[in-house]
Amino acid sequence: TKSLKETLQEVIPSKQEQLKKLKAEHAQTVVGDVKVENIIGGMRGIKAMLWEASVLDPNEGIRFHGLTIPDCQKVLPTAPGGKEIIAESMLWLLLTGQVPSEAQTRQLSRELAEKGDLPAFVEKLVDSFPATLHPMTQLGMGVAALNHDSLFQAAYEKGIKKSEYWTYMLDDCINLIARLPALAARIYRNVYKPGTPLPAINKDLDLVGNYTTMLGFGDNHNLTEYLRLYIALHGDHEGGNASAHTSHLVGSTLSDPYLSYSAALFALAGPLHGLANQEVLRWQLAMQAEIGSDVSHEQIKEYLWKTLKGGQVVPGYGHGVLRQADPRFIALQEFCDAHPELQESSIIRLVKKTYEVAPDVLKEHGKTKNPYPNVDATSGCVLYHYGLKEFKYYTVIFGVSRALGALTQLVWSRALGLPIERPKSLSMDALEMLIK
Ligand code: AMX
Repeated sequence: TKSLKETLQEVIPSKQEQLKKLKAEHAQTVVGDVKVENIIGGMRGIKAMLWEASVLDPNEGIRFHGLTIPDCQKVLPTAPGGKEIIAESMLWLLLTGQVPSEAQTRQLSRELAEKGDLPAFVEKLVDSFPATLHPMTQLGMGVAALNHDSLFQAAYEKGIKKSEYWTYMLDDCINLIARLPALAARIYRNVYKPGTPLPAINKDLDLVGNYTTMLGFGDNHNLTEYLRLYIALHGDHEGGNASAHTSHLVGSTLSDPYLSYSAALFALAGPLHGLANQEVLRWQLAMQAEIGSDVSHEQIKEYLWKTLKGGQVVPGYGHGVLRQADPRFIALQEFCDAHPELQESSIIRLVKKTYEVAPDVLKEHGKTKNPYPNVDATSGCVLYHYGLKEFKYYTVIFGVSRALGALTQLVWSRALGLPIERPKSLSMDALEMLIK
C-alpha cells in the first residue's frame, strides 16, 4: 500500500510541470478584468489566486478535484460499519486528487490516531483558560502554541532546499490534523463538562470517531456518522473564503502551518463566516419559541418578513459565490431524510419548512444575490437535536474540518513554490486618478 507521502511524491512533478507551462506560455494572457466595484466590494469575483483541491461553481456548488458531493459519497471509503465519507478519505482526495483505497484510508486513520496526543504544555495552556473565553479563541491559541513542535520551522532554521519545503509542510499538516480532535475535545470538556474524564485516543478508530468519543458522544452512532459527513463536507470550499484565504496569505510568508491555520481560525470565528451556524440555530429556536413548532408556511413567511424588516439578515441564506441551494445543505438534508429520529425532530422539521418558504420571501425582498440556503441553514440544528447543544462550540467543529482544505493548499503552495502574496491596494484618491 502506497503511503500518502509516496502518493504525493508521484503526483507533484506533473503539477509542477503544469505550472511551469502556464507560466511559460500564458503569463500575459488576460483572464478577467478588475472593476472599481471589485476593489470596493471585497474583491468579490476577481480571479486572483491558485487553489488546487476544489473549485466552486456558482450554480453547481463545490467540486473536489472535479468530484461533486454525490460523486464523493459514491467513491470515498467510509468508516468500518459506517455509510458516510470520513475525514481521512476526503483529506487523501484533497491532497492527491486520487480516491484512496480502503487500505490507504485505514493506514491514514491509524497514523492520525498515533500522532493525536497533545504535548503536555498545550494541555496545561488550554486548562488554564477561563471557561468564559470563547471556544474559538481557545482553539486558535492552542493551534498557534502547537507550532512549538513545527518540523518545517526547525528545518527552515537549519537550512533546507526549497524543493524540500513541502515534505516538512506535509509532516506538520498531518501532525496538526491529528491533534485537532484532542485539542477541540479538551476545550469542550473544560468549558461545558468540567471534571469529566477525557477518554484516550483509540488507535483503531478514525479521526472523527475519536473526536466524537472524546467529546463524550461516542455511543451515539448517528451523531458520529453525521459528524463524519459534516467534517468531510466542510473540509474545503475553494480558496477565496475568509478562513482559507487567511491561511494561504499567512502561509505565503513561510509561516508554519500551525501559525497559518490559527490565523484562519480567527477569520472563521466571524459571524458572516463560520459563526453563522450558531446564528441559524438561535434564529430557528427564537422562531419556534414565538410561533411554535407545528406551524404553517404562512406563519413562517410572516416571521421571515419580521426578521428582514428588523434590518437583520436571514441566517443560513445567501452566499458570496453560490447562486443555488448549496449542495452541502442538500447532502445534510438527505442525511436528515434517511434518519427517522431527525424527521421527527421539531427543529429539523422547522428548518425544512423554512426552506420551502424562505427563497421566495428573499426574492421578493430583492436584496440578496442568492436567496437559497447555504450549508449553515441546517448544520447546527442537527447537532442540537443529537444533544450537542452548546451553540458557541459549533464553529470549533467547523474549524476542525476546514483544516483539511486549508492545510492541503499549504502543502501545494510549497510544492509549487508559490510566492508571498502581495496584491496592490489603492486609496480613493489614487483610484480617482486612475479613473480620470
Ligand atoms: N438575508 C437578508 N439580506 C441578505 C442576506 C440574507 N440572508 N444575504 C445577503 N443579504 C443582503 C446583504 O446584507 C446585502 O445588503 P446591503 O446591500 O444592504 O449590504 C445584499 O443582500 C447583497 O448581498 P450579497 O451580495 O447577496 O451577499 P454577500 O456576498 O455580500 O454576503 C453572506 C454573503 C453569506 C455574508 C450574506 O448572504 C449573509 O449575510 N448571509 C447570512 C449569514 C450567513 O448565512 N452566513 C454563512 C455563509 C457561509 C459560511 O461562511 N459559513
